Amino acid sequence: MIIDKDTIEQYNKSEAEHFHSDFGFLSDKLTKSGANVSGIVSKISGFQVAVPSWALGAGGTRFGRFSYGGEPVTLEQKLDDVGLIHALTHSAGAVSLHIPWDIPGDVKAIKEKAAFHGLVFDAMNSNTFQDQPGAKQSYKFGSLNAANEDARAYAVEHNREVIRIGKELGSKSLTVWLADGASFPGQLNFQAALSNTEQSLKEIYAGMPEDWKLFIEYKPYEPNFYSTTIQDWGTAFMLANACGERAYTLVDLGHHLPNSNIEQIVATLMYKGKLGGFHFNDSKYGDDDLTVGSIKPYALFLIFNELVYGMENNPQNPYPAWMIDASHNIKDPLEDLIQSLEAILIAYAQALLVDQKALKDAQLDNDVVRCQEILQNAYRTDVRPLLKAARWQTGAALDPIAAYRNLKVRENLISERGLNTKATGL
Ligand SMILES: [Mn+2]
Repeated sequence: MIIDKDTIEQYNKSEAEHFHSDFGFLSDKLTKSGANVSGIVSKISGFQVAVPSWALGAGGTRFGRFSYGGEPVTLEQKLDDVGLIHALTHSAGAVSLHIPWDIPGDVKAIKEKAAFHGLVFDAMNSNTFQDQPGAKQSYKFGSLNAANEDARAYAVEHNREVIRIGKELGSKSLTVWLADGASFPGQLNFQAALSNTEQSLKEIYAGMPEDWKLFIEYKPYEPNFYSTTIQDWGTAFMLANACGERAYTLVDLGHHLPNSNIEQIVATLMYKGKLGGFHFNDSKYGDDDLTVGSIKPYALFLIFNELVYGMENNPQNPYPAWMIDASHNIKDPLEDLIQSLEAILIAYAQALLVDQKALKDAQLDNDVVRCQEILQNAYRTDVRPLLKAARWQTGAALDPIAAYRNLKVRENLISERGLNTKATGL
């Protein structure tokens, strides 16, 4: 199924009147308070978030997985699904591939398909957390950190292969997330594991093209439950520094212990110019991989407040690579991703509304009450008309979820692909 511009334009007509009146009201109000409304709208429309190739089918837990009808089976179909989301939102203009789940068979055809949908290839993701059929080494006891030298070399070579595939597609970065760690005390020598990881990452980094970036992701636990070799931002930061200038830390919102101050981690990394990648999701207890903004929208806003500050004040930090890293267990994956995009853009728009000058003055005056008022004034603004204005300008659907349902996208995908399809890799 392909959604063309005319279909969306036609659909938008039914919502146009409401939109214009809501936007007019908000725009007047914000302009009176000194906000640059057109500047904010154009920033919102420019904000693009990558969708990972593994997010388009039903996810699952270790207890079970419930399939969704019409799931994409091939990489081509996955690109078509991202294309549908992008057509409806104009906010998902990139795809992040996972190797080996999505090795392109015909690179030229895949590139053409992506270009047709207006998609670019964002960071490539390697996989050394599971053994593939016919694997010559096992990652059961680690990959880049493994005590076994042959397993380490095998994992390094896999990452080089991912880089080779990414180069052909036009990607410019590699994300490394490791499951490496120990489930029991005594299983690993912490220092040897860290040293092996550092050495392996340096070898991967040395094999990257000059214009590539390496993103190092951290996670405090799971699938190993006693220790994780790259457990926190400090370890990832240290390893990125050891590799070199083009190695960065990647923050995944779910990869923190409960109540971690993620906004402060973001600020620290941007101050040092080392926040390279960012994975969005939400959680209540651990790495729950829930829809962005579904549990802690205020925390998301505070994080975006630091991201916006960093993007405006830290030229030493590159523009981060944004990606949604969630799992869709009970919702239609495409609807879930659209909800996540909405939450991301709401938090971004709210953060753009923070009166930075007034906040700085209030901080200088040690006026703590005023500081909170300024932040919450932005947070409590219903910015959805600004998102709609961005979509109106770019030709996306004013209400993407409603359009998705109205156009019966899932029903169409089921009739095209069948009810019993299963996305690869999950
Ligand atoms: Mn992640």
